[in-house]
Amino acid sequence: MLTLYDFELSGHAHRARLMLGLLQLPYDKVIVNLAQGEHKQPAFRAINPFTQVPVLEDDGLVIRDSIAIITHLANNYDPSWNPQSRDLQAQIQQWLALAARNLAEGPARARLITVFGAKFDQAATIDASHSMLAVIDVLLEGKQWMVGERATIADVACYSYIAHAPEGKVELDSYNNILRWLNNVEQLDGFVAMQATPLKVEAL
Ligand SMILES: N[C@@H](CCC(=O)N[C@@H](CS)C(=O)NCC(=O)O)C(=O)O
Repeated sequence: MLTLYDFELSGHAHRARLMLGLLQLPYDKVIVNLAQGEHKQPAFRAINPFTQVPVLEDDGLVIRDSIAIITHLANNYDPSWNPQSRDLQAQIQQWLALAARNLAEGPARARLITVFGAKFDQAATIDASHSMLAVIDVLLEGKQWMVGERATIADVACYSYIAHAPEGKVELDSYNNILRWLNNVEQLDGFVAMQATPLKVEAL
């Protein structure tokens, strides 16, 4: 039995929802309303002392962190999403690291500023996002997927915050390879979209 502790507006949580959808795995959902501070309450602290979503429970195993969750799901339910050959695995790890650090400090942060009113330097965050996206666009030249010849957890890890970068005023119009790649992900069986968030919500 799988249970996801989720919040609809979270791109990190969307990574987990997307992986569950692509693997077509049934799961229970527990909404943790970040805007209302539910993640700071003792009940959720007991599940994740870092007070963040997403968290996945899989038959008694509690996994926090979106990258750990999608890796666990792939490894245990369809390992073809996380190929282990030397070359492919090295490339996948590079994209997972980028998702955990550069995407978090770039497009995810830019969206935190506009959508949640977070206090970061907006111009510097948008600039950093474009520097990174320009490199990603070159790396995706002539490629359908980030790694190898099929979709992997690298694509799942990177999708949510790149697709929703415009919500943080990081426009994607000039990145043709990225736009093509986003469309490829959106055509996959079991794809689930993240709700667009044009409205500003309370700071977390
Ligand atoms: N490294 C974590 C980061 C998760 C994260 O930043 N979650 C945000 C929502 S997008 C959160 O729960 N924020 C509430 C808080 O930090 O207080 C992951 O990949 O799951």
